[in-house]
Amino acid sequence: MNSPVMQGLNLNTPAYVKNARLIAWVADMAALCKPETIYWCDGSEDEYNRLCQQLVDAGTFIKLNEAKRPNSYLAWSDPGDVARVEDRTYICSKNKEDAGPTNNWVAPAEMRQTLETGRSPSEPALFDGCMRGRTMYVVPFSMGPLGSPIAHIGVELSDSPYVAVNMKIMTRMGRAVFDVLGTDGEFVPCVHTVGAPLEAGQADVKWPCNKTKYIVHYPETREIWSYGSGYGGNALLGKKCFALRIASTMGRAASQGPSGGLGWLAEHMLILGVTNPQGKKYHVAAAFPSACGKTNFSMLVPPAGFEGWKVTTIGDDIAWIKPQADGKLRAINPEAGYFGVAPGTNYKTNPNCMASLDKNVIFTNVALTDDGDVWWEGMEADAPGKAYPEHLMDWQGRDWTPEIARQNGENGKMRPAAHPNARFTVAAVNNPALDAAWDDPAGMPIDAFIFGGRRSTTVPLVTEARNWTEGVYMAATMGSETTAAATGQAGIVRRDPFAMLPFAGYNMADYFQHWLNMGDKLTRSGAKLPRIYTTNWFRKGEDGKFVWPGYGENMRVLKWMIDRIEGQANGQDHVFGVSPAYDELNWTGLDFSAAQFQSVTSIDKAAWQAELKLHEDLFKQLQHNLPKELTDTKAAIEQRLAA
Ligand code: SAT
Ligand code: MN
Repeated sequence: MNSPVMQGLNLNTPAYVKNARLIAWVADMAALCKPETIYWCDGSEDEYNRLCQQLVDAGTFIKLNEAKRPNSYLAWSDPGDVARVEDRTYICSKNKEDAGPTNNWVAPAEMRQTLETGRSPSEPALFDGCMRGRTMYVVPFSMGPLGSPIAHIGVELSDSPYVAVNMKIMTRMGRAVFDVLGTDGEFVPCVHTVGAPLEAGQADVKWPCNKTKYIVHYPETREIWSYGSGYGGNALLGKKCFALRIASTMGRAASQGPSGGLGWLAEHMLILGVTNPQGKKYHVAAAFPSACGKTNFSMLVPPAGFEGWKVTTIGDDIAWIKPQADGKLRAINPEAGYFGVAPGTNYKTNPNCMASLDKNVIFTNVALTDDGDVWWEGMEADAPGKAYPEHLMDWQGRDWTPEIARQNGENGKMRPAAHPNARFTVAAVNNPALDAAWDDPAGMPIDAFIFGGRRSTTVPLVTEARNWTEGVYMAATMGSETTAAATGQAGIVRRDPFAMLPFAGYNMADYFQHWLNMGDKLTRSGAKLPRIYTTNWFRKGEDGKFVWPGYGENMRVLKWMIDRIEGQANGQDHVFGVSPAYDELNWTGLDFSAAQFQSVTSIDKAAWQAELKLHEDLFKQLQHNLPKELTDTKAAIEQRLAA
């Protein structure tokens, strides 16, 4: 490769950067991407403010009213770049079987031709010259507390200043990372481009991106290459790409080879602490698909009837879970901020979140009020008389009035002012419910795992698995209705094993085996494993409305789980686990009848027979390396159903 210095480009490497592999990689990437300049982020406040101002000057950011929302900004994306692109996301392992049938796969050599080396003179590499006319930001970040034995470091090269400022909030980003890296520390190289080079004199657009998109992972060499999108998990590469797809392969690899330890888990889970009135604290890690309420659950405010109970947030999206010498599974949140869904968030559904968003926030694709503040669907619930604003600019910069929205809506609904996958980026320290130990490098001991899908029918409110294998089965076969967090049709039931379908960096069947192995090894070492639950907050009645009130009321279910752990609730055995009897939940402060309870907990035999056919389809798809324990568990459930 031509050295960038030969092309007249200065790497601008700060004197404090001493990692030879990093410097060589930046030089190689600069030679390939041909940016105009290179800027090394130091992570300072000053730098953050400067880059935000630069984004304001470029028209990408709108500075919000300082009196209403201090130090906060709004970005409107390109209308074609609004969510994760699962069909453009690739796991490029050497062997196709290692990516498994649920991931898109292309052989690494072929993908490298497409991205790095080019197929022929007429088909140059996508990354060749992709940053022309732009600055390449070098963004050093730590996933997990800096220097913690559980943390891992990444460096993202990106031509998007929007990415740089979001990474500052979402990760521990900045100069201190280079100190940890030292001269020869390991890091995961992540390269990101919006894929919109600028020719000399060409004016930029507010949200540069490319119709062609590639979100590529090489698990064996632990590299991430992202092309064409500036949005969320496509572009903030520490999140889904590193902390889930690459990290999941790292956790499994640690269980293999001669040293063959237990390995560890990288999961799409929130982590919360729940403290009872006697001061006893439990920790729960809960997996739900994207946009199914992880942020809300992690910031839950206990309702009436739960005086003295406290819920505190450790993380809202991702957990890295490592078994410790004492046999406990301890979890850390590798992130430092929340990239949460704005629509639906209000003082009723998530007051802690609303308080978190008071200041120092980056909003993306929400609406702009006439007084320079933000608005999204759901906020009307907080307004006097539940009134809509009279006028807004919607997420595409168009005039929005309730009248215009009604005229232009689909399916009898108003046209939304905020995109359904509109997001906020905010630091964890803004959260009033933040757990005092959220940053503890040792992590929190997990007492229970929850797996929750979004299902309008079939799946009961809560079920406890009778053992680890049954729990792994329930998580593996989980189904959920799709949401706006990914492009494609929303509302379709698909299997979403462990809420990890779009995020597992390796074969899903091997992933199930890794979970089973960990349970098995821990049990044999005499450790007490966390309980496993599945939940479904989303069952609908005949009127099409949700029956379970959800949000803070989910505390009632959480308390039942703790009662089970303490041996204080009997539950009722059924074909695939244990669910509560009506009088086992604390109903103080909530009017919820036994009939309503029945409608969210009933197990319909025919529906479950049909459901098991879908499990069968999944198992057929994943038959390569599918653990026998899972097919055995399925057979046992079928037998009980037939009895
Ligand atoms: O865009 S993200 O992948 O970060 C959000 C999500 O889908 O959970
Ligand atoms: Mn998520």
